[in-house]
Amino acid sequence: MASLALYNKQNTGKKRVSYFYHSEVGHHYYGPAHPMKPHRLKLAHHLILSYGLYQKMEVYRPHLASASEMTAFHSEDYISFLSRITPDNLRNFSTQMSKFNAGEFTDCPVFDNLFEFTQIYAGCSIDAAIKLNNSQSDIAINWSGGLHHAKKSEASGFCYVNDIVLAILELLKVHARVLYIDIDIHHGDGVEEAFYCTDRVMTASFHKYGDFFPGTGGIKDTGAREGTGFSVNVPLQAGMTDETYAQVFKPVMSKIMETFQPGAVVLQCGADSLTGDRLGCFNLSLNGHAECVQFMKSFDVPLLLLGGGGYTIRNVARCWAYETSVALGTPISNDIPYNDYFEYFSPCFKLHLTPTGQENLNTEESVDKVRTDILQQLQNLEGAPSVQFQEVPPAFMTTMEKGGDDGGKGDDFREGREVGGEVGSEMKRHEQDIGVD
Ligand code: V1D
Ligand code: CA
Repeated sequence: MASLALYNKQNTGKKRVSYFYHSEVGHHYYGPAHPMKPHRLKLAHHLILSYGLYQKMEVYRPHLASASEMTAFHSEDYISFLSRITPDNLRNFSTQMSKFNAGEFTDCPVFDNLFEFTQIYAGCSIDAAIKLNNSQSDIAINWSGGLHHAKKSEASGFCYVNDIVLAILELLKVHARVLYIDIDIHHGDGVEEAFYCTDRVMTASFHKYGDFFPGTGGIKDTGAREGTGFSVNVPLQAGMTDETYAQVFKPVMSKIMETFQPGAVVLQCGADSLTGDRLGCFNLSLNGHAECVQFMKSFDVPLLLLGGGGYTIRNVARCWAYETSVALGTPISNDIPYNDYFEYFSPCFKLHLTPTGQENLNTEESVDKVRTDILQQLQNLEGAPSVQFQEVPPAFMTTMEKGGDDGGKGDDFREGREVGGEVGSEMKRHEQDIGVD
């Protein structure tokens, strides 16, 4: 007999959603002239609460990621530096500051409680991945995560610890293949680089390309060694509309889902691709942005939703509140409910955004060329000798439960055996590919 839960899930589109939020995250401050404002996370959270969406999902406070959890990807000396540097002692760290790309004259300032900030957002993403691994949720959300530029031994583009890589490494303990999608207007370079040489993670970034940070993400950058063909880059131009975005996103993602068949999907939902963003130059409405969430949700594969960039903070809050409602399948009003930050949504107090008359530099021809080239790249994967799109044996139920444990390497057990068996040896090869020590 088909279970009632399965019946309900398939027929209503309702998903079990877990939401990870730490009340301290929004109190961290990059500085007055810096465009990254963690306060936006507080705005988003209060908007989500005011819509009553907390009643429909499980809300969790995360554990703080430990230094040893972070070194699953990052180098020991970089994490040691992050854990010790403060605005008061940075004069003693000048060599390391330039080595690790942090400090006053970089995109990555040293601010009060910087390490705690990284512990919060990384802890949220790791906990969210564990929730999905344990099949306790269909969708897990961490709007404080998605810091896609951080490298193994370097801060970059407002990002210090790469919570996305840490979450994907967690998902790889259970899933043979993980798909990463990045709709932030910037190229997801840190995640791409981490998995550039493996076929167990496919990365797909949609971004503004040409005279734009970080400068990487050309269409011809498709991966290396075992990972050849498994990095997908979709270079786009200013003025991107909802319609044009969907014309690239949907066929590319459909083809990826068909060929790669991931066990889990991570979607970085950077909100700097929205119309009117302070640093961005796309012209997407909330509907166009959230259509990516809706579309990925429709594949019924465990889904991790993360934040990322977003610099017009009232719109970031609108976007992630709306995307939370899309994840839940719960429609919400266009009238913003009264909440602690109501005045931010003045003068209209509406949820949805109206795109501007900005020229769309993505022509039919340019978009057609990008789509065709990428579909060809994906077509070439089929039947390639290195590609083994096999099902994972279904026995890998994790039995970890959150408790006093830190969720780190030593806590991870699968039914009947510890990680490090058959799949563990596959993992070893993978760890070499991604430069994990
Ligand atoms: F405008 C600024 C004011 C103060 C400090 C930094 C900036 C700023 C704006 N744009 N910095 C940038 C970008 N950096 C450069 C530098 C020039 N080169 C030497 C580097 O153009 C960085 C943009 C980072 C975008 C981050 C992100 O939105 O992708 C993100 N995703 O998740 C978290 C952040
Ligand atoms: Ca992107």
